[in-house]
Amino acid sequence: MANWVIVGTGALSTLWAHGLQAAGANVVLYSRHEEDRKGVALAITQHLHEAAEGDKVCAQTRQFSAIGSVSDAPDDAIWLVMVKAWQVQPLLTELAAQGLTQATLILSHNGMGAGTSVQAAEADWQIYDLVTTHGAWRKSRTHSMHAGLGESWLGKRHIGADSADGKSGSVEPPPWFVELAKALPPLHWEHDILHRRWQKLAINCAINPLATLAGADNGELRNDEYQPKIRAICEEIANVNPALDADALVKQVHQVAAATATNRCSMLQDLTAGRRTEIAFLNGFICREGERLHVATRANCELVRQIQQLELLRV
Ligand code: KPL
Repeated sequence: MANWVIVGTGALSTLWAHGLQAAGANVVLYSRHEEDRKGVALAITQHLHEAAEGDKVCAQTRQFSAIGSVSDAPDDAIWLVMVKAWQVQPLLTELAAQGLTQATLILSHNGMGAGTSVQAAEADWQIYDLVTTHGAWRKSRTHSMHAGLGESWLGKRHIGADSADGKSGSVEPPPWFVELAKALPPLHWEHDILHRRWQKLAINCAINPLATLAGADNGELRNDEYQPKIRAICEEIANVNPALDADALVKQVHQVAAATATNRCSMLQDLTAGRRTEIAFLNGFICREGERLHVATRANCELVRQIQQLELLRV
């Protein structure tokens, strides 16, 4: 069994931490902030993970230990980094500054355009991307709700590959893949993870701002009034990245909105909790790519404006 370090205190990192520990792996949580570590340690004693599958609801509590520096982690640890898009770059810089070299890192975050410059500098890192459509939210600091069953894909990241014309690395799954797949199934090995990240980007560009502006759970977006908006967002994304098909993206948005109907999307959670949203890495990324490639992205840019206005109002 491999040694895992989980970075991030959100609902999804809790799901993976639970799953890995249940699969028999050695799991520790990482945070630089002493307060967080105390919180995490306390939280873990009460950590509840609820999986709602139809009428079946189960709750579980698990205990973890927390570390505050790279030197406390096992040398061969696999770092599963599940933080907000805007935290990726500072976090990777922090880990590099603490001497994390020749490490395996799995990055899982919404959006595009986060953390590429540090990756380029840290050529010793083996970087994988994890894309997931599970829906989860934190009921409280110590209690995560698994509100929507999804699926996940893992693949090797190619340095600097976020742009529409980038390429993923095509290699075979690493030996620890099976362990990770047991933690929160289904997990698929993906040769073209960049394509999968673009698909997930489109899902988030549609669901997150629309559900946030509606102030509602994802299921709200199944109503007719949202269909033209979802289509416009997906068509613009497919124009920016012609490897994507607008109809297929719309279908995926519907599938995820239905599967996570009772979930509050992460953007709505962020806004409500007074955190910065990931809009700049979602629709904001599409606007920047559109500008770079001279492709119109009006619907996406309008959502950026509206969400940023909400962020300002909240301050
Ligand atoms: O990724 C999500 C998010 O909320 O950020 C989805 C899959 C849309 C679930 O809510």
